[in-house]
This record gives sequence, structure tokens and C-alpha cells, in this order.
Amino acid sequence: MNFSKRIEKTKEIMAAKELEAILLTSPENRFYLSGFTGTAGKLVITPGKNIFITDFRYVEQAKNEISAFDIKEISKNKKEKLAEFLNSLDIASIGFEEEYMSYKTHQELNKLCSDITFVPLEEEIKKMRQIKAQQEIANIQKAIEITERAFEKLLPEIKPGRTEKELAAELEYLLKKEGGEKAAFDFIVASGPRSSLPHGVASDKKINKGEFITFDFGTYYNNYCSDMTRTVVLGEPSDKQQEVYSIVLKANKLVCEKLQPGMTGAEADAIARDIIKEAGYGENFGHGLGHGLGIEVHESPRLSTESETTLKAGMVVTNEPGIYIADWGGVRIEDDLLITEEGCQVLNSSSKELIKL
Ligand SMILES: [Mn+2]
Repeated sequence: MNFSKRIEKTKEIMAAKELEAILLTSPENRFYLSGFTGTAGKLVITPGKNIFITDFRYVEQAKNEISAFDIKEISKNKKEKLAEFLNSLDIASIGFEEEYMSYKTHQELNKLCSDITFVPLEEEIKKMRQIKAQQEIANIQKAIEITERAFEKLLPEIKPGRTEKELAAELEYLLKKEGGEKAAFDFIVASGPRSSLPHGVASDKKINKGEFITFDFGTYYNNYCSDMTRTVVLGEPSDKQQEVYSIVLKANKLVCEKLQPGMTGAEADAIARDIIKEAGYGENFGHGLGHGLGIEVHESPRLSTESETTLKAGMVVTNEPGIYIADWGGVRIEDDLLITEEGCQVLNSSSKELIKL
């Protein structure tokens, strides 16, 4: 990974915002800029210095993983020592991640560093992560392949009488067996009427013949995520199930065909939304079309009716239209797409035709 380039870009953000330093504490931005995979550490960047602060537990790991930062250990009185260090830098302002730092920490640091103004970074570092490098795309692709192999192996286990939780657990086991690091989020396994819950996390409900079952799942590979959804039917689908599934599939496929750089997130969303609206189910597609995918399972850009972000080559986004009908059920089909100069590339290869089990 080209960490020095990322640090350089961070310094450009610092200069543009007229800041004298930047303090990063979120695991995602910390990893993006340093490569550190541990769970405790802070980055302090000034025009002339890159410092990684961690405690005793992680010093050795930090030395192994990090090359672009000087490592500083603070193991006791962490907040006071951090404040002391920031004060020693002789700076008047410092950018911080306002969406991540707690109110309590912010208040404490403000008090301990009374000569330093803490300025919100307004997600500028997160935005840097929107365009993926080749290596990042390769990691996402690998995570997707693992996810698809695991799902393939789960299919024979999806039988009447099994509970959603059992299937979610089995899927997680298969993902790890196939080389995934950990689950990317709490899997959604929503069957029958529960499939109308867009985020119906697996429950104790048993699955029955004739039901739709929506699986939304993913894994990490080299700290990058996959995110995939398939809806299957147990037995033969009813006419209405077939109809609803076909509409969602048509919307998903049209996005794969039409998505291209230069569009806004809202324009991308409209590709799918218009199809679903025309079919009479506009009210039943209550969430956005998709989201950025990378170190976090949900990151910018958003593809939604409100998103004004212009899509660019190198972004990886999900394409997940759905139709949800209360007390009846629902369908969602989700792929991960890489936006290219010409359009987009579907990173998934699993079939999207309705799977009848
Ligand atoms: Mn998703």
C-alpha cells in the first residue's frame, strides 16, 4: 500500500483547512493511513511529523506493521499524556473526526489542551477512501469470492424446519472455512413474512416450504469487506413471488448495465427506483439503492434519492434494490460493483436467477 501518498493527501487536507495538525482515532482511517490492524492507536500528523501513539500491548505489532510513522508508547494516564504530547507540538489547531470522537473525550481534550482549537474534519479523510487502489479492489474481490463459495455450500443445508439463526451460524462457519477473517456484520436471514424486514437479523424462526428467505451477508479479507444479498424460495414460488422477484432482478440488472461515472448517487438510485415505481411497488422500496464498500461495510458514497455525490471510476458500491411487503415478504438482490471509466464491472459472479430449493 502506498501509505506515504495517503499521508501526503492528508497533509493537503490539513493545509486546505488551515490546520496545524490532524488527530485520527477511528480504526478505519488509522488502518488506511498506517496499515495498523490492532484495535488501539492514534495518529498525529503535522506538516513535518507522522506519529503513531499506542500502548504497551501493541508496540511490537505497530513496529512490524507500520513504516511511515514514528511510534510513541503511552501506556498510563493516556488522556493526560496525549494532551501533554499535543501541547508539546506548539500548535494552535488540530483536526479531529467529529463523527468518531466521543463527546466526553472531546470535552476532556479541550480542557487539557486549552491553547489548541479542535476542528471537525467533516469526513475529509473518509472521502479519500472512496476511490480504491488496485490492491484494495483485489482484496474486495477476494472477499466476494469467499462469500460466494460459502453461499454455494450453504444451499444444500437450507431445508424446512431449520431456523434462521442456525443458517446464519452455518454461513459464518463456511465463510471462515473458505478463508474469510470474520463476519462483516450481523447476517440477515429473514424468511417468510419476516423477509419484508429489510434488516431482519436472523431469528429463532423456522423456515417453511413456500417461503422466501433473504440472506444478506459478507466477510472480511485483508481488512476489506464483501456485502451480498440473495433471496431464495423454498419449493415452487407463487405467481406473486415470481412477479416481485422479476421486478427486483430487472432493477438490479439495469443498474449493472447503466451505472457509469459522472452520474450522481441520486441518478444511480433512480435507475432501479424507476423500474420498481413503474411496476407499482415504489412505496415498497424504502431504502437507498446502495453504498460504498471497502474497509467499512457502509461507507461513502451513498446511492440514494438524496445523494449528490458524483460517481467516479475506482469507487466500489453495492447495488441492492428491494421490494418489501408487510405481512407478506420481500426480495432483495445485492451485488458489489466497481465503477470503471466506461461504466461498471460486476464483481460478483453468483447467479441472480431465483433459486428454488
Ligand atoms: Mn449492503
